[in-house]
Amino acid sequence: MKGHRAPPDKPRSRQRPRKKSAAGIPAVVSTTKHAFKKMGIYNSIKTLKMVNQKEGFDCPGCAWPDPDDERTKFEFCENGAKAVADEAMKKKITPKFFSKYSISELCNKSDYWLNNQGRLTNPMFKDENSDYYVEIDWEEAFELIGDNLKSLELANEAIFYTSGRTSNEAAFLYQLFARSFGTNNLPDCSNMCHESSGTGLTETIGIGKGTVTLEDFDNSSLIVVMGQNPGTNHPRMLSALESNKKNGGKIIHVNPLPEAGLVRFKHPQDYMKLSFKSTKLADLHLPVKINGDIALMKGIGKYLLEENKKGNYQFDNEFISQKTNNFEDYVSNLEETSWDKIVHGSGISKKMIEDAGKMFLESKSIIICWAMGLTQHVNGVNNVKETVNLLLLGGHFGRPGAGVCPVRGHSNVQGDRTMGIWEKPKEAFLKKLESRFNFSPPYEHGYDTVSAINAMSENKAKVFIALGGNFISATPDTDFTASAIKKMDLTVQISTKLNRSHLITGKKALILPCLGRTEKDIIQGKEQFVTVENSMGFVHSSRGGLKPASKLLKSEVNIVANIARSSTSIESSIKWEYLMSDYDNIRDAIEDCIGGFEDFNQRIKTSSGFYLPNPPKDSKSFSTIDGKANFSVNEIPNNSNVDGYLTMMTIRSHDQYNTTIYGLDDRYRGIKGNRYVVLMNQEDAVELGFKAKQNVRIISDLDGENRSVDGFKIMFYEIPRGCVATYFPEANPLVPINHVALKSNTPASKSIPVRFEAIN
Ligand SMILES: Nc1nc2c(c(=O)[nH]1)N[C@H]1C(S)=C(S)[C@@H](COP(=O)(O)OP(=O)(O)OC[C@H]3O[C@@H](n4cnc5c(=O)[nH]c(N)nc54)[C@H](O)[C@@H]3O)O[C@H]1N2
Ligand SMILES: Nc1nc2c(c(=O)[nH]1)N[C@H]1C(S)=C(S)[C@@H](COP(=O)(O)OP(=O)(O)OC[C@H]3O[C@@H](n4cnc5c(=O)[nH]c(N)nc54)[C@H](O)[C@@H]3O)O[C@H]1N2
Ligand SMILES: [Mo]
Repeated sequence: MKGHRAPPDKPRSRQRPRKKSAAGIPAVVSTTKHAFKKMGIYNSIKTLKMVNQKEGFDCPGCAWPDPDDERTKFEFCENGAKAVADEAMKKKITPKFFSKYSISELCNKSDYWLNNQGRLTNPMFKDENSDYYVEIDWEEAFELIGDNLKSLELANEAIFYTSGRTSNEAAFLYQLFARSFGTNNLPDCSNMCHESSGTGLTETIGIGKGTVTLEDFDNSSLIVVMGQNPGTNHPRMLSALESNKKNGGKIIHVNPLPEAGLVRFKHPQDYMKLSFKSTKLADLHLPVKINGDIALMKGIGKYLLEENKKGNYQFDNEFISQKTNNFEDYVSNLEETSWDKIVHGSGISKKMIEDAGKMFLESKSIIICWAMGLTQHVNGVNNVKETVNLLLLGGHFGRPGAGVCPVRGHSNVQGDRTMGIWEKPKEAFLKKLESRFNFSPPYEHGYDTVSAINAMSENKAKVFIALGGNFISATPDTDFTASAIKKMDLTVQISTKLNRSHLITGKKALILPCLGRTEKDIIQGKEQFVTVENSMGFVHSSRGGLKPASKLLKSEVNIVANIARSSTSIESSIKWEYLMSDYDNIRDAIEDCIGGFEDFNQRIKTSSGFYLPNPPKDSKSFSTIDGKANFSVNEIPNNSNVDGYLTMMTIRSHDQYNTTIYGLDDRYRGIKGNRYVVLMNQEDAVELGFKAKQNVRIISDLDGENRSVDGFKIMFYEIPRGCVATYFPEANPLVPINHVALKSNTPASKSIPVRFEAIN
């Protein structure tokens, strides 16, 4: 058994018809079931009442914003409640657990089992050659980290990973520490997530973030949801889509799969009011082939161009001539691109593309939303740039109801980047750190996630510290990555819950248990709060109310500051003790170093929060080199299959949060009891000689390396020919380490060429 790969739970796969609507009573039932089971009735009510309230904590589920004005008593969704219950669960993992199970034994447990054992309570240490974790005290743990870091020959032999639940305050301290230590090796989950969005948007509109607010969803005439499954991953977004529909807006859903949330939506709160109506959300579903989006968007552009020539449609000529570059190149490329190529590349008929084009033509204000279906492709950056092209044509920036909306994943992933968690920091930011804290930060760029794995594999790194996350399971090419991690001298995981990254470690390993969002954080008798930034650039506070899972837990801020204190010289110009003694002190430092945080402490305490500056949204201006937004020419990628291969996307089920598995069902898609499944078009299966529930080995060897996973079952599904879907992280061993997006280096985990062998 390879311990770095999750072994399956006892599968009992069943398939039901897929669901046509999302939320509704089943969502209420599921919420209650998860919450009561894990937190008990009292804590469930107490905790869920505080989610996303102005005086409460930010839901750790996703980065979807809360309403600016009136909030209802229940501002959470089924999957937010699952995330909360999972953190606030009563079960605990004490040192006894670690003396009962060796690390090798734990390796044989499924991800679902590991997560279900409870909250981590004590700092734990695994020595070289030992198969057990033993208790260690905090001070000893900090010293061990300090000794290892101080003994490195080069600062670049240390790698500091961050996952996106980390607060602004902890993130700011963490990057400050990494840089004062001497490295920009700050890979984060964003490298595997919206990095292509940041890169594509910065190149075209001069800011790597979205340009809309929640209010814009009410005012938009057309919302396009591309490569995203909000019913599962951003359920509260469905309410915004519903409210758009009620105001007469239209919705287009671009996705190889007919995702339930976009078909119909029953608002769970309406159920509480005994209204049984459901709202039809998407007016048009375009079932693109995997990676057919550029072809499709070019088709819409070409249609608009043809209608413009016929006099049926006006581009926003004033905006285009005053505010943009490269319009002519874009247009002449559209003229040269044949409809054949567009239809073949997208897998969508010309008639359907024209239907979508018509909806664009009739819409005064358009928002395009997307998530991983656009970013995790070799041409992920170009996918994003192509969305900008379509919006520039109609001048859809800086006015109500219009703009780009990359829908972020982790609840503070956007804030972490704002705080400087980035391997490629801007020089101006480093200069600010330099003058504020009086040290010389490194200017050379550091490793992102993929290059960090390659560096570990090439023996260029020795110490790996993770502020949250589950590196081994989230990253691609699991076998390769596991052997890279095992070469480290020391790996440190700052975590709330047990996961596979605690089992696949360097020679020595530490688990440092920390407080979660839901818990009270008291330092020197004063209750602290943290801040986060949502997907729409709004910064607000988050304050937990529950008693911590263990007296020994420390906050992320406290752990980071203590590691910093133990790893840098005593005369360091940065006063770590002072910074961690009151988070106001950290916020003062943030204010001094990062634009948009003027009067941070005062504003965060006297209001519900504030928006960060966003030039395209605020003033239709673009912080590019010449102040203009850029049209771009993006070639249609070749997404046809090599003979014998199909294209695989790795996606999330309804019962998981990234690598945290809550259950084995995917309710909306009708899959039950098994995550080791391949969703395949029946005609492809028949052609390959497979029947339903056939056991298969999946092989990813097109680059000459032989990667495979066994024990998967074929399920017939409504998915375009040539495409298949599996769940992340089970299929990650198949994602080649260097199969990445150009420029953003994001693993292209939505388009992996794979072949299948029957296993009996
Ligand atoms: N409950 C829950 N919430 C979550 C998460 C979770 O795991 N569970 N994860 C969080 C995180 S970190 C993130 S980044 C987000 C992820 O949110 P999503 O991006 O919605 O998550 P995925 O399951 O990866 O879904 C990708 C969607 O893109 C579609 N797709 C795949 N390839 C293509 C393509 O080539 N073109 C198009 N048009 N569509 C394609 C898939 O069919 C699927 O519907 O959710 C966040 N919220
Ligand atoms: N094949 C494939 N791979 C993918 C993706 C995909 O779609 N397909 N998606 C990618 C994406 S979008 C992302 S964002 C990454 C996710 O990568 P990561 O962010 O690394 O993974 P998570 O599963 O979100 O991390 C879960 C762990 O975080 C810890 N944790 C939870 N809350 C807290 C907290 O408050 N503080 C601390 N310190 N720790 C906490 C818990 O121990 C938990 O086990 O995976 C990527 N990998
Ligand atoms: Mo993500």
